[in-house]
Amino acid sequence: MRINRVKKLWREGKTAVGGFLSIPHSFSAETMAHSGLDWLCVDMQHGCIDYSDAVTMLTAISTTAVTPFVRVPWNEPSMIMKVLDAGAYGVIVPMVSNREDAMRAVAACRYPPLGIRSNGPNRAALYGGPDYQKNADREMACVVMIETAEGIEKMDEIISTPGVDAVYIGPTDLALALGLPPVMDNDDPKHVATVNRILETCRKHKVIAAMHTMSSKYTQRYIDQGFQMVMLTSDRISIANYMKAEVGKLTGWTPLNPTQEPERT
Ligand code: 3PY
Ligand code: MG
Repeated sequence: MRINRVKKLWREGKTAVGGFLSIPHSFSAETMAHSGLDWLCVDMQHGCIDYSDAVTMLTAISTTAVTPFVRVPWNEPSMIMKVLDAGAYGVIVPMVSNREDAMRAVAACRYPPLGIRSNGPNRAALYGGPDYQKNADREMACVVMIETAEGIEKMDEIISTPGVDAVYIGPTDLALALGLPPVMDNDDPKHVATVNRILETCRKHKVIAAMHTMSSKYTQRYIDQGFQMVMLTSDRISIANYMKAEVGKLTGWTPLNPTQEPERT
């Protein structure tokens, strides 16, 4: 079976840097997969992406050595199992708030007797190999997100749940849970202290700590701090930031205000 390269990097004590995909197309996914990142996550929670889009995007990513992840819309076993069957090698599960939530996510990622995953790795076996079922429990990454007030309170029981490979911080939901504005790369002392506490708890339980950013500056900060899974930026933000920066460099021309009222005859 094809190994999960990201899990191998983690075992070696290394960091895996990745990106998020919000645009529902195989070509944008393939383009992002050629940028040097270790992993890409098809974001079915907040991206404009449904299941059929996700399958074509996973297929595009698997033309490269990039490890495919999917963030599911919710902690719902049937969707977790469907994205694994489509060839995701890791699942990111949002809004995990307690041990019961974490156990539910883990169980959906593992075949019996470890979990409740149903057999039927249709595309996954093409991508992973004919011995997929024999090794899938070892290679699939179960990543749960801490980003709710209850999740912050119960971080220890979530992070120590057997079978959780990594704990992923959603910075903007975390900010909301702390009563702060939903800012991504966040320097608020309350936010920083909570992020540090999650990192320390991950260290205590030898679980991978994962962080979401939208810039290399913050990605570098979290790599240096010891996060072993860091999200650099997304397809949508890459396009928006690059185009705005390029447009802003031009002189002798006035950029269009895209939200201006249309002229009428
Ligand atoms: C958050 O910021 O809450 C996230 O989940 C990142 O996508
Ligand atoms: Mg979130």
